[in-house]
Amino acid sequence: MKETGFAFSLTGKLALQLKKTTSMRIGIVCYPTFGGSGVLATELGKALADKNHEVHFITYQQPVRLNVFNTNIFYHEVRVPTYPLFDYPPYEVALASTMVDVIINHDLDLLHVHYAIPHASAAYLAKQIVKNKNGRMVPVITTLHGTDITLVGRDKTYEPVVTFSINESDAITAVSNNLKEETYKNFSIQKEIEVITNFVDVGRFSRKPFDAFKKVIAPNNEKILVHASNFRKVKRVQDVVKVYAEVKKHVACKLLMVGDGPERPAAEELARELGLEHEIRFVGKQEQIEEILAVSDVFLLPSEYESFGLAALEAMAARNIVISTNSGGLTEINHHGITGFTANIGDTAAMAQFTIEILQNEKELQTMKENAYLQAVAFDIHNIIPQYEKLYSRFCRMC
Ligand code: GMT
Repeated sequence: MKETGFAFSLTGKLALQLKKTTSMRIGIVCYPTFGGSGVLATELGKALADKNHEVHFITYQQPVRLNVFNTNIFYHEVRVPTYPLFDYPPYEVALASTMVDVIINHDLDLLHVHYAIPHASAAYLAKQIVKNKNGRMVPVITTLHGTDITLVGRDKTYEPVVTFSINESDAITAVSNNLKEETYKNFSIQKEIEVITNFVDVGRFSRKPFDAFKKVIAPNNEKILVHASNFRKVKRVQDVVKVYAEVKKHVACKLLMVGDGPERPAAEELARELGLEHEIRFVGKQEQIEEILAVSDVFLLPSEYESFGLAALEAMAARNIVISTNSGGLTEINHHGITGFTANIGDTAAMAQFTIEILQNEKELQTMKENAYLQAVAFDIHNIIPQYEKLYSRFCRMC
């Protein structure tokens, strides 16, 4: 355990010198957007700061979920200067240089990078530079999240760098067993990949519903179906609309589409073609997703692939049942017939049928909602953070 002094000023007048105890100084590198890896990394950093670790986020923008003030949290923006010669500004170089600066000036104990591309290779570069400068080997932990392995990373353009930088990491974690298997299958990895699953703050997601909000969405007490994602192809958002169109024929219900991305126009067009444009609300990106989930009944996730499906786990914590595909790591959280239902990719008829049957049986629906909640509890943040701390302590200089 180390002691550090920490100073901050309030309204420029009051300067306080605080003495606090921190366990480790951890650098977290992630994408700051609404994607699952950035959400997970940010929630991890916030939880570590609550446990008195000093956390340094290194990203090109303030992470969307970094919406709290905590004196243990620091944010370092990666600036990428442009120059007329650059058609592609060298982000990875700017990121590695920022990592070097933060490692040295804040004496970080370790770097934890989320999503391999380009974070793992930038961390490798930063580690070599710090070693040259002051002889220290800063441990690098890489957490694999999904598309960095299954989609983007496998592309021949990136594969050699991804393989190299994963192998050079001091520890590698994957967010599900499925992702671990996919990584070994698709890359030549010589090291052990440890599984530390994603987690959810059940306390935050199991709040009471806001009745007035529910009335606006479903004035006649209709059931509420919801989908939340980055609307990329892999999410198959048009399948969400197709499932809803079928369910609506049998059960009074509404659909909320949360998030934004390249496939949103196609999903909106399909909704118009099916005459459902007044039934389906595309609400865009939402920071307070827990308020939406609190009034919803069913979470739809018909993805072609999910390494884990963090959005579904958050929905389960809010007592939503999940109708998903059976691809990737989804079956590790959504247990067919217990927490919801799973079907083959593209089988919207089966997904709709499962949804209709459960929505027509209120007693079964309530049981399944409770099962979904209990499943989320198994993945509660308080159960998973100690696993990361244990991993870090293997590399911590002072522990
Ligand atoms: O789903 C996305 O496209 C976002 C992506 C990311 O990296 O931000 O999500 C991946 O990581 C999440 C957090 O670990 C997982 O819950 C998602 O299942 C995974 N997405 C895919 O595998 C497609």
